[in-house]
Amino acid sequence: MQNMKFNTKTIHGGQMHEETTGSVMPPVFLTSTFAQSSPGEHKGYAYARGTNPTRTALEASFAALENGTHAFAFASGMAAIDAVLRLLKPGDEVIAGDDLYGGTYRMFTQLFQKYGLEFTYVDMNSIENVTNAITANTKLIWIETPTNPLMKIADIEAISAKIKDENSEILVAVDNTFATPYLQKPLDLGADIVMHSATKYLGGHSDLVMGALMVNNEKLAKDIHFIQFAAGAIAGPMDSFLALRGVKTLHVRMQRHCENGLKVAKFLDAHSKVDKVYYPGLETHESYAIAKKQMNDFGGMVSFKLKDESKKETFAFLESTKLFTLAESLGGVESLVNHPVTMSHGSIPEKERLKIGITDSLIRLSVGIEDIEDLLNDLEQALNA
Ligand code: P1T
Repeated sequence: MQNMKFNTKTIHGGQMHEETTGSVMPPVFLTSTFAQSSPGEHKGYAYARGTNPTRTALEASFAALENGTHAFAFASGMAAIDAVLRLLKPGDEVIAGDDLYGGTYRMFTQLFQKYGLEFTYVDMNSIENVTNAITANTKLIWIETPTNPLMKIADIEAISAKIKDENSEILVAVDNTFATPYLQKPLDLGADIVMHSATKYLGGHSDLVMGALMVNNEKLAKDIHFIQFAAGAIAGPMDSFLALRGVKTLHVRMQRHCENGLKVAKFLDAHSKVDKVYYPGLETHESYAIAKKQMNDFGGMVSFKLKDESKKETFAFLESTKLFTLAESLGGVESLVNHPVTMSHGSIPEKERLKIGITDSLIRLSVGIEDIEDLLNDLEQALNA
């Protein structure tokens, strides 16, 4: 069926009933290899690193969600980012946002810099900061929006248009993990590559680790498929099944994540013990206007700082929440609380993180889809701990 709406696509996008039995969900093909009738003659599947039918079903769903023509599922979000960087060669330059998931920053600085890639970090709140950083060697713009953990917003459409105007050779890639295609579709906004940590909202149930890339360009799809096959960091069939099951409720989960996220942000914003709240749905957010234009809603991620910035107060809060589990990760149905400095962003040197405001007192919430009253009660009691 052509032109499905998004809520239909999460369930039916790219999906067909299995041919032999009519099975509504794709079987989990727990096989590493496929029989050939003559050398090179098979039913489209030869060896499961290249393709596996359960992964194929998931990748078709992923492509549909982001309005891409192709999608690729990887063993983790980091493996997906790694695959994008493998499109480049030594001497190439990447312009990236100055606030990124700590693991992304670690991969850029501690792995790929060693192989001759150069990275420049700019505040992507301003398009000029991006264009001013372009050199003859720039090959990739790496955008995270909203950013992890400071919830900064970049205007994907404006940046992509400007880049393509000036140099169509430069790729624009967007880490869409925080927003998900429910809130924004970077390919529609002019980006070349969308990346996800599918571990988070796409999977949605904190039961798998997975990454994804989506594109709408044949050449890029061919190059990424080659990297996925040749380097081998593929998503396994069981995880593919779980992710496909998760994706089918993405729209209903996201609707509630957004409702709860806004209520939590407003609650914290009005609280006497809270200093600053980072949430793009608050009108006081520096990029509220861009967020409102670019996103259908504002998501379930909320960061904040307490007025009392002492480690003692911050840790007292982090140790006292009962429903918000203190844990790495985000995007599952259950609420989580995270301390970026010691957890998700522990690999960023103190000097670098302080420059952009990731202080010891920063707390990040992944607001789940529980009853909002219970969540607010939990935050209230932890703020008074
Ligand atoms: O964990 P993995 O599936 O490999 O994805 C890495 C990744 C990439 N991009 C963003 C925006 C992310 O948030 C992550 C993973 N983040 C966490 C584990 C975290 O707690 O922030």
